Amino acid sequence: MQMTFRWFGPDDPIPLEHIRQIPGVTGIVTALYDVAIGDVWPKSSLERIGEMIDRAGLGFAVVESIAVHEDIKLGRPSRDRLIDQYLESVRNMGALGVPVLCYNFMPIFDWTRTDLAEVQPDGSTALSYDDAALSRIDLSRGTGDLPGWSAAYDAEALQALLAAYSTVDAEQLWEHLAYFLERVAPEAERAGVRMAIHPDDPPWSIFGLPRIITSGDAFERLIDLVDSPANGVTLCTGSLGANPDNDLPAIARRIGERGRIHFMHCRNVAITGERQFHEAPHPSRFGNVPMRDVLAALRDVGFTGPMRPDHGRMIWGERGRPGYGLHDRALGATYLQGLWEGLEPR
Ligand code: DNO
Repeated sequence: MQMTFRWFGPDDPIPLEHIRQIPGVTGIVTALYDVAIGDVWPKSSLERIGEMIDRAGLGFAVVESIAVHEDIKLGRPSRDRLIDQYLESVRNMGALGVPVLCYNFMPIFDWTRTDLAEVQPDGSTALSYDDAALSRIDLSRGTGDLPGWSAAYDAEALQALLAAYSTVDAEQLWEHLAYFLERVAPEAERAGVRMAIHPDDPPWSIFGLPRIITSGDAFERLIDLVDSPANGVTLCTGSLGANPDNDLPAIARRIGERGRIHFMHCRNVAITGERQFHEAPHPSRFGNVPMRDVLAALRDVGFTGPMRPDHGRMIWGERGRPGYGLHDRALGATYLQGLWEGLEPR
């Protein structure tokens, strides 16, 4: 296991020099944030970021994410050109030696919360989600600029997209994902890049849009779409863990045994009701994610890939990008390494 940390590039208020001081963190997870979705990621920009990471004494471990253009998810005719451009970006990251690509196939909305700073009893704030609050969100004004998302849509663009998706159901979305992966996975394999799909967060349909990567069965179905070692998953415990039906240690074992967990996102969530949760400190007892059992399963299957602490709370007065402050994620990184060490055969 390699401990990694997400960094939002030169504009991230958290400098690489601080990330380097978190014990045990050796890898950086990042993306190019100034390339429009669908455009090719220039080699030179990737190299520039790679050099910054190298100079800080860290390694460029994962690209998270090259966003998949909505036309690909919608199966529009322009998808062939967009897939070719996607492949160019994949080849460029492969040429730089970045081995893992995290991406997602969620229509329009990436990870979604209804409160970005819910005050917790200890005075910290955490991201939370409540299906009832979601139903009150007014989409007629667009998505707004949501943190951690690759895209924001104004009212008109959002309405057009929602209308386009009204004819795409879950099975069609699967077909479009298969079409994409059949073309991308073999090329990624040749480029030395492992594709790691991120589960849908939360793992159920929102705003009437189909969401398909929501369970261990969905992971298996995805892997079966294209038989290539480059076709794998990001096991995000916080995303799948919001649904109590998802048995995370069993999923880690099933997918890990097939060698297809290419990236780990470790986050805890406390389920507070039906389709309602808030994010919680990483240690198991603060939420519903049995982190120890998940890591034990990973150890058993010989997981050697990158892992990152996912979202943290805001603690110690820190202000920053929701979910992506320094302190609580750093605590998560050390907790996870403690667990990992404790599970080491003596
Ligand atoms: C949220 C992240 C996601 C993730 C994408 C991957 O914090 O885990 O935004 O980066 O879904 O494509």
